[in-house]
Amino acid sequence: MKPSQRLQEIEDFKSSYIKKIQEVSGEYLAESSVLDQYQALAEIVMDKTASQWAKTRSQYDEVPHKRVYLFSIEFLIGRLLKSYVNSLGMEETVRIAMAELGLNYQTILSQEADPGLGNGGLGRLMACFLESSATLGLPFHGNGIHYKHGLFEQKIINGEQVEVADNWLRHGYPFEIKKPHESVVVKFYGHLRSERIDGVLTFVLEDYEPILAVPYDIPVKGYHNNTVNSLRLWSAEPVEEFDLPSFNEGQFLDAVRHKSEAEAITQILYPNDSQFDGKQLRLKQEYFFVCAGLKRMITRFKRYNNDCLDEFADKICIHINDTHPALCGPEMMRIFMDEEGLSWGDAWKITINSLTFTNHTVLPEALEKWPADMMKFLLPRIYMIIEEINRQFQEDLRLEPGLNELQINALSIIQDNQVNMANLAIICSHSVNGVAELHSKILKEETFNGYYQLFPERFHSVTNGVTPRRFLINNNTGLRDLITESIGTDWINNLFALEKLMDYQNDPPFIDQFNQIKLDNKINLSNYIKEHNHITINPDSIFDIQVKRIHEYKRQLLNALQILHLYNYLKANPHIDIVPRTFIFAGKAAPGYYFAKEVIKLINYIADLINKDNGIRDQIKVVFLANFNVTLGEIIYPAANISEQISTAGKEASGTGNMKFMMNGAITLGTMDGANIEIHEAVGKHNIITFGLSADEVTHYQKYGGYSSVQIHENDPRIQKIMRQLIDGTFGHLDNFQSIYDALLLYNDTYFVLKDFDAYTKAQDRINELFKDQNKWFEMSLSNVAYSSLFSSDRAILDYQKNIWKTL
Ligand code: NBG
Repeated sequence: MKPSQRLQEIEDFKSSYIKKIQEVSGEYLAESSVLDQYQALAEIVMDKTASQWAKTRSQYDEVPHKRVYLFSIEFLIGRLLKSYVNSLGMEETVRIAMAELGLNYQTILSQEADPGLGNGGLGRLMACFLESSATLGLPFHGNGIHYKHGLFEQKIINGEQVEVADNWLRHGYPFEIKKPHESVVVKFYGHLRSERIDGVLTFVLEDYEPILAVPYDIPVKGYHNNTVNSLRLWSAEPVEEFDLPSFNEGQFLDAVRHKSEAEAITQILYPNDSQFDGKQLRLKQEYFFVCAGLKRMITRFKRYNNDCLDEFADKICIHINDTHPALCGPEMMRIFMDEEGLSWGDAWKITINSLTFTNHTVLPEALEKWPADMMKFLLPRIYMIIEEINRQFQEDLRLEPGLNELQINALSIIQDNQVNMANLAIICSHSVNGVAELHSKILKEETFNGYYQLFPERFHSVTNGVTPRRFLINNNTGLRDLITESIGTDWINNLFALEKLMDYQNDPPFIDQFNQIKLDNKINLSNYIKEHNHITINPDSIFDIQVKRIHEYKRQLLNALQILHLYNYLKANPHIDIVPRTFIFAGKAAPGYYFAKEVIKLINYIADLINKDNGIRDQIKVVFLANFNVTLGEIIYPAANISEQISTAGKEASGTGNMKFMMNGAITLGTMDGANIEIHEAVGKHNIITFGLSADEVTHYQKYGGYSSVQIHENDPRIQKIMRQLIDGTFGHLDNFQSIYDALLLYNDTYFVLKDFDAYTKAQDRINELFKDQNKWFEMSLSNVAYSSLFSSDRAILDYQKNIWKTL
């Protein structure tokens, strides 16, 4: 763009912005609040996006590409305003215009709520997939739930997690459009009546409880292109606002009761944290958005396909993200048979040919199982269809040679009076995949081995990815600009071009700039820590960071115990110098997960002990940042030197934080688990630090025994000391960590924390040595950026297209 054009654009923007502020607030710019300024910018951006949105829709209708509909109970989209501005190519214009108007762009951006419509990696992955698909120009839409309250806001009070309701809709949400005319009635409970219509046995649900599903659409804008896809979130409302007769009779409470019961369905996101939470309301949520999303999609499909469903599976792919939307299978069968009049056989063919399923965890406690009686009561027709799918499946199995009844039962959808949702999803889908190579291997060899034996061709693997727009381009602008100045702009559309960065590994000016950018990002995070935690951090220290949900398998405990040991070591050797280290943690524990909350408390108590002790000369600091969410992650990832990915091998399906850190030049300190293995392959063994048991070793111990944490404890005085400190009053007389002590020693350390302790401390020592050689460290860091292309969600989406959805 010519400079004169740019100037004109800035002037035009300023005048339309000033006008918009008056429209939204009735105030002149000078009198407007920051919230008004945010809302005005959001509206400008929405206006521009909306015209592209309509155009994208009509283009999709003209060219009949296969569409993918992604069903997920979580979408962790993060703040959107900056993404829209940048995707529209308005970044520079807005930044300059704001400065010229005397406004603080960062403060305006910070007015936006971060919608917490997910727990962690699963939800964020879906947001990355949406963004990548729009950037690749693919017809790909999300279907989820419009939770009124997202994941709780975490406060840390006296070292402990306190949960506060998240109210992201407090000031309204400017990026959604309510579409009441596309509402759907979802039916719960009731009785089934069967009748013969034209000789066909038909089921009709009577006396049901109707709930209105109302869609809210959020535009998903592609980066620097004209594609705008949709994320559709369904909200529950009563079918009739008020029960007027009750109200007239003066029974006000009765009249509003129905309203609040209906709205309860989408009131909150379950903070389930890989622990399966079997509440009836959650099952209602699952059916609610599946039913509404499918109904709308099928109605639309018929409208554009002469009311004919024959080509449905050629033109539509429905993706089941983890087991929560697994009712897609039986619900499609219900719609096709009961509403569209298809036979069982025809309905089944379309269903299985349209459905694909991704599993995201192997933890048994996270695999959903619903009491059959509950499902039968809540969803009588759906349950009946599940029984029939199961009956036919078992009948087919009996024709297979070599399968006995025991094996057939192990593959049943209904077991011990429970509906196994993973089994349901696998049986109804033509493709099943894991999210990293190791995870997919475990699915085939262990978790779903019985199905793999039957349908090997259904099983695939697609390694997760994250969007470089959010996690590098928009968010680490220093690094982005340095990359572009060095290798040109190709990498923005083709991340593989990043490998050209390796040409700069001996280029002194590049090295200086690269290091300076990391330092600036660390100073930025230090300022945040100073403001929020009142702790002063040395930006030259190693920033060693573990941010993710707090869970035993992710082993924040291993990290915490190692820090306690390091502290003991420094106390015992007061003249020893180490490279200063700042250990940073963030993450939420599910409210009912006592152990995880104890770990948060322990980290904060350790932090207190260490940060206050002048005797260790500020060589280590420990920080727990409250309320980890996408926005906080955006400050953290660019500032990291070390990315802690230390799960018990075999337990972390993939991890995606590891990719966000890597893209920003952090070095992974990890076990050979999840996508760490592929990161290891991509960067080479010299640019990652791995340690600990392998997944095979863990499985071996679990199957055949042979691990004794007590024995390890007996032989390691360092471990004896830290274990004693957990219970001897080190953290105050009233506060001890007996439950952690017991888990590790009495219950033999399920997650192998003590087993991996020695290897972990040695890995930490290596980091100490490596960091002293700043040239070496730079090379490692640069390699991580340069080889991060594999972990872009663009690559992941292309893999899905090619191997799973067959849309290429
Ligand atoms: C999570 C896994 C992570 C993985 C994400 C995205 C669930 C159920 N699973 O390892 O724990 O990176 O899914 O695939 O939240």
